[in-house]
Amino acid sequence: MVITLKTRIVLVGGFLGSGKTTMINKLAEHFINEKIPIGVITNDQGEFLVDTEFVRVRGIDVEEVPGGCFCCNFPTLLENAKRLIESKRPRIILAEPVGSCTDLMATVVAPLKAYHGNSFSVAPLIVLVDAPRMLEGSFNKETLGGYLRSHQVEEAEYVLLSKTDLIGDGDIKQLTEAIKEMNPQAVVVPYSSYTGQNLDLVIDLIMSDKESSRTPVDVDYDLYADAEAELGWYNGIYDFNATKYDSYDMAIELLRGLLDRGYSTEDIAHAKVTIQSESNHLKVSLVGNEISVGGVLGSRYGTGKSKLNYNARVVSDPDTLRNAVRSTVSEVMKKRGIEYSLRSDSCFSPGRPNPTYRLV
Ligand SMILES: Nc1nc2c(ncn2[C@@H]2O[C@H](COP(=O)(O)OP(=O)(O)O)[C@@H](O)[C@H]2O)c(=O)[nH]1
Ligand SMILES: [Mg+2]
Repeated sequence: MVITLKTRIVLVGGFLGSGKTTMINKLAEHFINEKIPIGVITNDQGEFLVDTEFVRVRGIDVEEVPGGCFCCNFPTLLENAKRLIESKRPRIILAEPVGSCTDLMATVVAPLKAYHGNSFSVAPLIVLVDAPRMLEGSFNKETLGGYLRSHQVEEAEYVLLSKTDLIGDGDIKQLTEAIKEMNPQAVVVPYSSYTGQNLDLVIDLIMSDKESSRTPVDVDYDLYADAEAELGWYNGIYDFNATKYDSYDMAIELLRGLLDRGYSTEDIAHAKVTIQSESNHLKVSLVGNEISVGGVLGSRYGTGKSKLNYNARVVSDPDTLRNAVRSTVSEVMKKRGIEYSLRSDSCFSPGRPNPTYRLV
């Protein structure tokens, strides 16, 4: 008798910058240490993803679904999952949908269960909430961004109140209550990838045989589309060569350039850069007014042939955002006397979501 084990698939949702990739990386480290084979699938509206690179340089098996969200590219999600399964036989696949995506229950979880339930055990939907951003009022449903973030929370089965290391105990309590009010069915858990708070609980959930079981929550596709369309979406790759430079300073100046060019901290959903040189690899992010180092391999100093990958998701029209990034890169490189070339870039606003399936 042949026993085929189902692959556990775990969707980690949540708005741009809420900490999904950081958590996936922590989970991956844990499972690799435990010799449990895992794979990761990243997803973005554009190409050349900082996140894919960040995961790949850590030796984790990763596939990406570029050029649109999982829901609108369901067949590609499935192909990538199958490719991972055939080549690496992972027991677990951690999948990170685009941060501006919602309605995942109806468009990804339900079709996975309905059409591929023999191959996959679909874990309850996890959604991360950026605690400092929530404190600042970014979940206010009167705004388009707030509408989208709130729907992500409303459809979740597990809500992780993320980055609790940045807020006080009173705030954690208040935000937990607020989330429970938004979604009384969800399990709400304070979480931090930095301190490891409740990482074990997430691991236990993944290792359990609990399956996703909620019914989808209604969403107004007009408001959802408008919320996505508010964002400019920039992805670009630059090449340069320099004898020795401080890649921390460079990354921070590259991100601050957006603030210097008039974007407010509310406008900037998530801007991130990776700089890869012959001697190091570094990821730095700007979310709201916080700049944080996502990870560094090697020293803080870059040397030799280097590549800069710049992703920015900002409330902006695309042309203005493209010019802002390009002029920032130019300024930062000029200041250091570094010659560089733009390999390729693109900037656009996501189109109206048009899911392959929507099962309710
Ligand atoms: N303070 C703090 N920062 C975090 C935590 N998790 C992630 N971050 C930072 O938040 C930024 C966005 O994280 P990322 O995982 O890229 O978010 P994603 O867009 O949801 O994938 C990065 O700079 C991370 O280092 C956390 O638990 N605490
Ligand atoms: Mg990410």
